[in-house]
Amino acid sequence: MKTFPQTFLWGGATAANQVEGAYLEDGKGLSTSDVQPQGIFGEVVERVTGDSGIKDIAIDFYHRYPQDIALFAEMGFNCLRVSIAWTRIFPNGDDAQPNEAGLAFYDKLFDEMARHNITPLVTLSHYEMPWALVKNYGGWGNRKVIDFFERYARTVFERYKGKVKLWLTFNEINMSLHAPLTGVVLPAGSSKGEIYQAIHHQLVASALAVKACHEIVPEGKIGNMLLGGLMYPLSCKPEDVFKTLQENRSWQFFGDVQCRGAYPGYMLRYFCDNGIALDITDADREALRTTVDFVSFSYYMTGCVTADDALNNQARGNILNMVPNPHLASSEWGWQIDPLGLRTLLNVLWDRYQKPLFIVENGLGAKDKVEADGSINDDYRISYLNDHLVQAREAIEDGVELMGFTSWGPIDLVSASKAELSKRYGFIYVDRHDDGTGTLARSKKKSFDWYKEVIATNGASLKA
Ligand code: BGP
Repeated sequence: MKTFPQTFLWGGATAANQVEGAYLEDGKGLSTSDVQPQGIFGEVVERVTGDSGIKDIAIDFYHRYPQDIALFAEMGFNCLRVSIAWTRIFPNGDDAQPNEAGLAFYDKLFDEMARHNITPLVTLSHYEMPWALVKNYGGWGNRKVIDFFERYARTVFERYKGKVKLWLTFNEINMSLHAPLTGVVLPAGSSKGEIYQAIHHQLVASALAVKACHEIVPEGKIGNMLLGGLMYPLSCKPEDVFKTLQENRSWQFFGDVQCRGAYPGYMLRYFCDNGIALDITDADREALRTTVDFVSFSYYMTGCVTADDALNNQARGNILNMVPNPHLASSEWGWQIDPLGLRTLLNVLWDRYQKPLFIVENGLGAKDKVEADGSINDDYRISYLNDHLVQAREAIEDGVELMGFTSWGPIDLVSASKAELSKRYGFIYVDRHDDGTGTLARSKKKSFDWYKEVIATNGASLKA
């Protein structure tokens, strides 16, 4: 019977702005997420107190976390990925002192996890930063933001060093190329050079956070977080294959810098060919030499690449603008489902970095139907997760060192791309809808007991 390693971390993953709500409570400042009520691809809308966008309450995790954590514990989680909202700690980003009420909230949250023997895995920045840093400093385009981020990171490492040993720097750091407002927070229409300069600042900030973590939490481990955007060539034409190599490098480059400590040659050539002259100081180069302890990533889909412009312009079905794969089915949101791709990706990342890997997001966003008796039969979710976990286990047998698996959205939450509640990922249903109606009551879906058994048997119950 095939099982996972005894030390394997099993759990789920969330992000502050997608679950907490309480968006102005206890001194919290406005974040970039708060001014994007329609999600990460939506317009910026300056908010005022009392606005009723869906993320203002989200699923009210800020007040209901003890109940939710008890349900996670009932499923057997030994790990939960959460993020700290930077704006709870430094509401404007440049405040002289941290906000004690914000710090106290995460103390309570981590204590509650500890009571249930759940190890926290904490993202420093999950698709949000203080909006004031954008308005007053220009977001990650400004070098000064590196210092503000480092101070925030040092503050939370000091405060929680006894409670949190596993950290991640920036969520899906490579998404800055596709949604600059979410990652590096630059105005629409920014040039490639401006975007890469801001990305450079974020990479330096990430490395400085790794260094700070090593100093302050010596027994801790800190990883990066990549959107695992594995691409296949649409055909075996050498032009397609080469273009695919370049497309994969466009996201792998972030990992290359974070794992190897310097810009790879292919990126230096790209900058040169595109007339991009980055401002990289000696101190930056020195900072980048500090590399991450492990590599974490999200995995939802794969896509194809073609050098044929006519094919390239055809309809595309997902956020990364890739060409659909004719051999794969898609989710209701057009995300192509590819369990074997996860095994490929795990092997690619292991071969490339030889650092422990952690799948910190994977799951199926789907519309769920509540039956008359209240049950929710989400067999599609069970089958999606089963098939991906089977491939993760195969990758371990291939020799990949895999630390754990936290499924995305173990409880229904607000989606990142369009701020929808109807796109559900959870094992736990939340009675709240896109129009803001609902009681916020929690109930178990069929997948709840399924995941519980997977964890209890350490993967032996999976169906290959
Ligand atoms: C990742 C993000 C998450 C999450 C997930 C699913 O890109 O890190 O925050 O939301 O994707 O995306 P969505 O919520 O749009 O379905």
